[in-house]
Amino acid sequence: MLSNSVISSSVRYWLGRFTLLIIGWVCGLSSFGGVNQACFAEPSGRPNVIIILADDVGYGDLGCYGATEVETPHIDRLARAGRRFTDAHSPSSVCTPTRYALLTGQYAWRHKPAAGILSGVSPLCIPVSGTTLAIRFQASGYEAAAVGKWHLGLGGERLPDGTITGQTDYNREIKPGPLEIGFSSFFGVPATGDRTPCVYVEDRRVVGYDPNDPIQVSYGTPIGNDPTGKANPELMTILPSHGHDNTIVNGISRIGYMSGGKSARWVDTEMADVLTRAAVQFIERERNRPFFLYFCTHDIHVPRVPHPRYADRSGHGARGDVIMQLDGSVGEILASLERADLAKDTLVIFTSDNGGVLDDGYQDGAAGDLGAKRPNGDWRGFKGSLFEGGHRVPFIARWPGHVPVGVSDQLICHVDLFATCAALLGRTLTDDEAPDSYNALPALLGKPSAVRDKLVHHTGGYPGVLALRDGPWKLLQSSQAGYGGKPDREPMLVNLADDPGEKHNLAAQMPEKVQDMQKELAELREHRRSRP
Ligand code: NG6
Ligand code: CA
Repeated sequence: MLSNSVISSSVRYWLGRFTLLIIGWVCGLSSFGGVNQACFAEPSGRPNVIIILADDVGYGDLGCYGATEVETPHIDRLARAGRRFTDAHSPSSVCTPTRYALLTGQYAWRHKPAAGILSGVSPLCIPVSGTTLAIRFQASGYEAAAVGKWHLGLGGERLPDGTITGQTDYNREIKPGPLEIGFSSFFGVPATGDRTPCVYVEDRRVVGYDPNDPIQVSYGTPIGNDPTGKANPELMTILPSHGHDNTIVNGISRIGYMSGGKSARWVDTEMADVLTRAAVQFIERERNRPFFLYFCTHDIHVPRVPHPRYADRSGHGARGDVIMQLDGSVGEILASLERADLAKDTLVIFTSDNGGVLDDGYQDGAAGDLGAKRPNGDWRGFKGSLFEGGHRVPFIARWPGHVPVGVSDQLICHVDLFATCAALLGRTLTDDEAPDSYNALPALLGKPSAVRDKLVHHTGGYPGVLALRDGPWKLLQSSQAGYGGKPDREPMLVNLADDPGEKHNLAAQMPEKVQDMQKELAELREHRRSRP
């Protein structure tokens, strides 16, 4: 881990800042349609990097992407001062595989332990022997922190052959976890807000742990005497719509059982504040040296239970309220950068781990009166789907003076953040590293050349149900609008340029195109890497 000595940190700080200062300003880099043509520096300045990875926020959920009913002034402000991408994708249409790909630069469908949605007792799905974005940053003298939703497994490691090294035990030091893959600190939620255990973990320990009240967690066999959603619906403040009927914590029944840890249990309505505070504290603590913050909000995942100051504020139910709450968290992060005078030295990326969803397991009204709200804009499908609504996500990058203000239609994916950040740090990737990651830094800096023509989409599971994007063409193995399931008997072929709503299956008309794309997908699957 990094040395904390004042001397080395101030040396690093000035080295970092001076590189930024002595880089000459290069004019006219961008000729991308209609964007700001001011001068932009070449990328070898070493900014702080903050990735804000929101949960389940759809393409159409934000004002800057066309939402009209719920206001998102802070995220819109970020977009106005940065670059807003219209063809950016999460590597998967569910959480764990997206996060795996983002941190490793490898598609999760290549690595079985990371391809599905993990539980609260799943072992770490990222190999501790590999490289991650956090390790890359640390090696370049950055302090790297993960704050918020983890959902990549904790305690024990699941190797590709299925062997598990150790059990997840919340009563002890919990490792391996974020600290074993390059983060020097972690504060957050082990799995999801709707999964047990409902406790925060800081570094390797449960926050507020009481040794006299040990924590047991189980997925499958009931454990302990706490009431459950199934047996005690009268104790609940929100009823499940499907699943989510195991242990009740704070009047909300979850996926998974837990007992004990009473003093450590989180309060759902305070989660956004608690996580945002941890992120802000990290920024304040590290203000004098380069840092990488991987900030994963719980919002707007289920259960959607906003703080009282947001409850009923949006006029569009709990889902609208937690969008406002998310926007408030982004506002806090931006304000802390301004207070620390770091806004111009920080690349801030805001995006979402998969597309939007309405009913995701609780009867919270989201699926009811939709009004003009379109969580995924005009795109078809929802979270879990191979249709665009499952994985085409908001993606905004702001780095004043470097990232030109504007809109980009370049095809990019979270899996590209690895090579992009490596380029930002001036590092060359080895052949084994980040095998599916393309350098999107030129696109961030406003250069017009394409980052990639092809991209593989994934719905979760191993070897997964996939789609291949190739220019405007898209071959989908499944035509489910929601959670992926199995491949259809015949694939679906669409042309997004003519048919952005993915309504017209051209497969029967264009058998050769189908065959070519199937072959290409099979090859991409077979080869260890897709990066050239
Ligand atoms: C699904 C859950 C859903 C959500 C999702 C994970 C059911 C019926 N559905 O299995 O509620 O928890 O997993 O979401 O249990 S994600 O954003 O973390 O991938
Ligand atoms: Ca998600």
